[in-house]
Amino acid sequence: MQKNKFIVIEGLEGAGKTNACICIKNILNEYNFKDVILVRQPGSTPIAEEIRELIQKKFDKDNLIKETELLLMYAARIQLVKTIIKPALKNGKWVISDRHDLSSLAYQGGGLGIKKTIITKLQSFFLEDFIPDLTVYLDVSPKIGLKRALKRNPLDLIESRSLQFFKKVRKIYLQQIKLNKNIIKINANLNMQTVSENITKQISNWLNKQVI
Ligand code: Z5A
Repeated sequence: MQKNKFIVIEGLEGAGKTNACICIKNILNEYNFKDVILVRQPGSTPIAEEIRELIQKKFDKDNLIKETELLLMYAARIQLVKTIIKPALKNGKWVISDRHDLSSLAYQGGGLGIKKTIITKLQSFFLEDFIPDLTVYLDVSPKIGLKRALKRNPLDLIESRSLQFFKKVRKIYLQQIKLNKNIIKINANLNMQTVSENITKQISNWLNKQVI
């Protein structure tokens, strides 16, 4: 028997996180873990979905201050972790989250330049020792990711930032992989089928290694 886990998917826009979430859910089901919930950040609770809408809005007159953006991300996250994720894990469910706190370090830290010490203070104050069992980072080049995102919808507030912004975001993700052995990197520049096959392979390997 294996203990239920908290798995996070990370990556730039257009990396294919939606596909990865479904792919991982299917693998878990094949391993007979049927009780799996999918959530997204910011979002997945009524309050956090409102915060998501607010963050994605392009304001005419009032600029979203970077500290406000960070705190809104954390507000949405705390709401989700406390009301959905932790209770689900306690009840034996597996949880897959489309983004988590690494996004704040990458986007608001790397992209917007908020000091890492401030973000890690927020993290340890509000999330304490609650960390994902596994993070799957889908590594896509900012150019390819933006091209995919553009094909889908008009760009929102964060998506419409410069290529330079996304290069800085990616740099933080790549740095974190070197520091954290619980992050798996997947090349997301490849076609969807190859990416899905690689995710399946890596997640299966990881599941086979988990012993309680
Ligand atoms: N944000 C933040 O700044 N700080 C935080 O702490 C958190 C979030 C939690 C919303 O997140 C925004 O919030 C996000 C970061 C910020 N803004 N930005 N940028 P989100 O995850 O909901 O938004 P997103 O990253 O923009 O999502 P996305 O574009 O939907 O990304 P995705 O889920 O990785 O992409 P997708 O929907 O799976 O795929 C996009 C398109 O590409 C779609 O048409 C696919 O069919 C296509 N695709 C996907 N994979 C492939 C491959 N391999 N080949 C070809 N085409 C592909």
